[in-house]
Amino acid sequence: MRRFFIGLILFFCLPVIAGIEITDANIRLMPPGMPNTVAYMVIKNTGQDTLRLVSATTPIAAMAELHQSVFQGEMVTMQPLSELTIAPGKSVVLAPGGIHFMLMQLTSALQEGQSVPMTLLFKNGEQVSFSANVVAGLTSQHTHHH
Ligand SMILES: [Cu+2]
Repeated sequence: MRRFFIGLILFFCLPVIAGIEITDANIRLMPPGMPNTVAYMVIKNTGQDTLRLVSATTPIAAMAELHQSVFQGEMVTMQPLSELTIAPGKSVVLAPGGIHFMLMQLTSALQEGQSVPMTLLFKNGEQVSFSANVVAGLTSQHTHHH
Protein backbone atom coordinates (compact mmCIF):
# COMPACT_ATOMS: atom_id res chain seq x y z
CA MET A 1 0.00 0.00 0.00
CA ARG A 2 2.79 2.39 0.91
CA ARG A 3 4.55 1.65 -2.36
CA PHE A 4 1.34 2.43 -4.20
CA PHE A 5 1.08 5.88 -2.63
CA ILE A 6 4.71 6.71 -3.37
CA GLY A 7 4.14 5.72 -6.99
CA LEU A 8 1.05 7.88 -7.15
CA ILE A 9 2.88 10.89 -5.71
CA LEU A 10 5.72 10.51 -8.20
CA PHE A 11 3.22 10.31 -11.01
CA PHE A 12 1.47 13.52 -10.07
CA CYS A 13 4.74 15.32 -9.42
CA LEU A 14 6.25 14.51 -12.80
CA PRO A 15 5.16 17.70 -14.60
CA VAL A 16 6.67 19.72 -11.73
CA ILE A 17 9.97 17.86 -11.87
CA ALA A 18 10.04 18.28 -15.60
CA GLY A 19 9.37 22.03 -15.24
CA ILE A 20 6.70 22.09 -17.90
CA GLU A 21 3.42 23.98 -17.64
CA ILE A 22 0.65 23.43 -20.19
CA THR A 23 -2.19 25.94 -20.49
CA ASP A 24 -4.93 26.77 -23.03
CA ALA A 25 -4.90 23.28 -24.51
CA ASN A 26 -7.57 23.14 -27.21
CA ILE A 27 -8.50 20.78 -29.97
CA ARG A 28 -10.46 22.09 -32.93
CA LEU A 29 -13.85 20.55 -33.56
CA MET A 30 -13.96 19.59 -37.24
CA PRO A 31 -17.05 18.88 -39.36
CA PRO A 32 -18.04 15.20 -39.19
CA GLY A 33 -16.06 12.97 -41.52
CA MET A 34 -12.83 14.98 -41.46
CA PRO A 35 -9.91 12.61 -40.84
CA ASN A 36 -7.63 15.12 -39.09
CA THR A 37 -7.78 17.99 -36.65
CA VAL A 38 -5.37 20.29 -34.83
CA ALA A 39 -4.34 20.84 -31.23
CA TYR A 40 -3.15 24.16 -29.80
CA MET A 41 -1.67 25.00 -26.40
CA VAL A 42 0.81 27.14 -24.54
CA ILE A 43 3.88 25.29 -23.26
CA LYS A 44 5.96 27.00 -20.59
CA ASN A 45 9.38 25.82 -19.55
CA THR A 46 9.54 26.53 -15.81
CA GLY A 47 12.65 24.38 -15.34
CA GLN A 48 16.40 24.98 -15.65
CA ASP A 49 17.02 23.05 -18.84
CA THR A 50 16.12 23.64 -22.45
CA LEU A 51 13.18 21.48 -23.52
CA ARG A 52 13.01 19.76 -26.86
CA LEU A 53 9.48 18.75 -27.74
CA VAL A 54 9.46 15.99 -30.33
CA SER A 55 5.96 14.54 -30.45
CA ALA A 56 2.67 13.81 -28.75
CA THR A 57 0.19 11.03 -28.33
CA THR A 58 -3.55 11.02 -27.78
CA PRO A 59 -6.06 8.17 -27.79
CA ILE A 60 -8.30 10.03 -30.27
CA ALA A 61 -5.80 9.95 -33.15
CA ALA A 62 -3.49 7.38 -34.71
CA MET A 63 -0.72 9.96 -35.07
CA ALA A 64 0.16 13.43 -33.83
CA GLU A 65 2.65 15.47 -35.84
CA LEU A 66 4.26 18.76 -34.93
CA HIS A 67 3.62 21.21 -37.79
CA GLN A 68 4.35 24.80 -38.62
CA SER A 69 2.20 26.86 -40.97
CA VAL A 70 4.36 28.71 -43.48
CA PHE A 71 2.95 31.63 -45.44
CA GLN A 72 4.13 31.93 -49.04
CA GLY A 73 2.24 34.91 -50.42
CA GLU A 74 -1.43 33.95 -50.37
CA MET A 75 -0.66 30.30 -49.87
CA VAL A 76 -0.32 28.60 -46.53
CA THR A 77 1.52 25.33 -46.39
CA MET A 78 2.29 23.15 -43.41
CA GLN A 79 5.74 21.80 -42.76
CA PRO A 80 6.59 19.10 -40.22
CA LEU A 81 8.81 20.26 -37.36
CA SER A 82 11.22 17.61 -36.12
CA GLU A 83 11.51 19.32 -32.75
CA LEU A 84 10.47 22.45 -30.92
CA THR A 85 13.01 24.03 -28.58
CA ILE A 86 11.84 25.90 -25.49
CA ALA A 87 14.49 27.77 -23.49
CA PRO A 88 14.25 27.91 -19.67
CA GLY A 89 11.72 30.53 -18.57
CA LYS A 90 10.23 30.81 -22.05
CA SER A 91 6.83 29.88 -23.42
CA VAL A 92 5.92 28.64 -26.84
CA VAL A 93 2.43 29.30 -28.18
CA LEU A 94 0.88 26.74 -30.46
CA ALA A 95 -1.91 28.70 -32.15
CA PRO A 96 -3.87 28.98 -35.41
CA GLY A 97 -1.61 30.17 -38.23
CA GLY A 98 1.55 28.99 -36.51
CA ILE A 99 2.84 25.91 -34.77
CA HIS A 100 0.32 23.17 -34.03
CA PHE A 101 -0.07 19.49 -33.47
CA MET A 102 -1.78 17.79 -36.38
CA LEU A 103 -3.90 14.95 -35.01
CA MET A 104 -4.17 12.49 -37.87
CA GLN A 105 -6.55 9.62 -38.52
CA LEU A 106 -9.05 10.39 -35.79
CA THR A 107 -10.25 7.23 -34.11
CA SER A 108 -13.54 8.63 -32.77
CA ALA A 109 -15.99 11.46 -33.40
CA LEU A 110 -15.31 14.46 -31.18
CA GLN A 111 -17.89 16.56 -29.37
CA GLU A 112 -17.71 20.19 -28.34
CA GLY A 113 -16.60 20.53 -24.74
CA GLN A 114 -15.11 17.04 -24.65
CA SER A 115 -11.97 16.61 -22.58
CA VAL A 116 -9.26 14.73 -24.46
CA PRO A 117 -6.13 13.31 -22.80
CA MET A 118 -2.85 14.22 -24.48
CA THR A 119 0.77 13.41 -23.65
CA LEU A 120 3.73 15.44 -24.86
CA LEU A 121 7.01 13.61 -25.44
CA PHE A 122 10.35 15.33 -25.02
CA LYS A 123 13.72 14.35 -26.44
CA ASN A 124 15.18 13.56 -23.00
CA GLY A 125 12.43 10.99 -22.44
CA GLU A 126 10.24 13.19 -20.26
CA GLN A 127 6.49 13.04 -20.79
CA VAL A 128 3.75 15.39 -19.67
CA SER A 129 0.09 14.41 -19.67
CA PHE A 130 -2.82 16.85 -19.58
CA SER A 131 -6.28 17.25 -21.05
CA ALA A 132 -7.29 19.40 -23.98
CA ASN A 133 -10.78 20.77 -24.57
CA VAL A 134 -12.59 20.29 -27.84
CA VAL A 135 -13.57 23.75 -29.09
CA ALA A 136 -15.60 24.75 -32.15
CA GLY A 137 -14.57 27.60 -34.41
CA LEU A 138 -10.81 27.81 -33.85
CA THR A 139 -9.43 29.41 -36.98
CA SER A 140 -6.54 31.68 -37.84
CA GLN A 141 -8.98 34.63 -37.58
CA HIS A 142 -10.00 33.51 -34.14
CA THR A 143 -10.19 36.32 -31.61
CA HIS A 144 -11.32 36.33 -28.04
CA HIS A 145 -14.93 37.36 -27.58
CA HIS A 146 -15.61 39.23 -24.38
CU1 LIG B 1 -0.74 20.75 -39.77
